[in-house]
Amino acid sequence: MICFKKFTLREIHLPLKEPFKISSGTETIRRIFLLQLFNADGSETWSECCAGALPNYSYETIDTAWLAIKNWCAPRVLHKTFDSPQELNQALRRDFRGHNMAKAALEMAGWAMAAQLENIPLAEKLGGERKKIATGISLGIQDTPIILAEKVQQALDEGYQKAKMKIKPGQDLEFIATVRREVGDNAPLMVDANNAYTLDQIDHLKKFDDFNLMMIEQPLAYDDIYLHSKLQPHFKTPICLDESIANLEKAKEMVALGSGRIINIKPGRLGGFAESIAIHDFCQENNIPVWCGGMLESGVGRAYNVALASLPNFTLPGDVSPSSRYWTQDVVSPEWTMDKNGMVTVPWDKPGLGIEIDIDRVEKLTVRKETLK
Ligand code: OSB
Ligand code: MG
Repeated sequence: MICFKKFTLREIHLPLKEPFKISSGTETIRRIFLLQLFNADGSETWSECCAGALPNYSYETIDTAWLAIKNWCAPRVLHKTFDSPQELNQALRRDFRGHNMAKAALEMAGWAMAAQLENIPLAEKLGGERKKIATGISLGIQDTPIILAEKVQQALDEGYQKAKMKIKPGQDLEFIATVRREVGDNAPLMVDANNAYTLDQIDHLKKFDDFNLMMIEQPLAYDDIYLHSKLQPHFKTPICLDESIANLEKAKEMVALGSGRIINIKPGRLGGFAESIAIHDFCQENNIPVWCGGMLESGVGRAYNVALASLPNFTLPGDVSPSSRYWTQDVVSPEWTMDKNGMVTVPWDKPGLGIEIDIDRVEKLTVRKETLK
């Protein structure tokens, strides 16, 4: 029985090894929102809310999520008894619009707690199958094309199965062309524009088609489905939607209109696992491959992403890079690692989340803490 009696909310500051620049902003020190959740039977688990410091990816930020969890999510969950995480999900969604990242932090913890109580791995609870997850790297915008090409080559040498390059107008074609020339015709490359373009730049965007990219992620507005349907037919490269897929209905609209051919599933963006699995299943039925995106999570959020990516239709490499790609030291042990073939191992041998939290380290890094009960 899931029945949380107490939550401890914490903000920790974890410096990224190198700044992460996307078309709409730069992250240097990641403000990470961790939750420790105590169940009535005495067991506990952890979760992470993936909201960023600024509202440049979504309107949610760590501060709005803190408020939403405290004022609206926690009262729907604390001391309430749920037979399943799906029930908990329903309680969070009823007459409560938006704030998906806030909701997801509790909803996903509900799945981890259920798995732990059943003494099975989270991946099994979600319906996962894969033992290992093929991993890609997401590289921020770099100062010069040559620097980017070197980083891509290094990542491919380390085993990464996909290199995603952030782009924006003025830092796009020359960067893509240089990387393609330097790393060879068949290297698995893709780009992510984080909504930096508009449909009237179609002639410019069409030039991307010459570089044999696996996909172009979210070229147009963050909440658009329709205009992407005017773009996709002009490309042989598949469009992948990220920001625009806010729920299952948006995935259905994408398929109905032909706005894209791939979906990046981030459980935080979708309010948790129930909606993520629904989109996964819908995409599987409609021959739309999916992959698991990332939000620069610590090892805690990574455990959730890795478990989800073990579902069968996650057929493309995910942004589930190992701890050392982001941090000098993670807050979990063991840290997440990747083998030389670019695979991250799903912890099938452990119940629940399958990781230990380094509580002393978390305590040292904590800048804000609040207990709700
Ligand atoms: O668009 O996928 C994105 C990080 C922050 C905000 C948006 C995005 C990203 C990433 C990071 O690409 C992927 C990762 O966690 O490695
Ligand atoms: Mg993206």
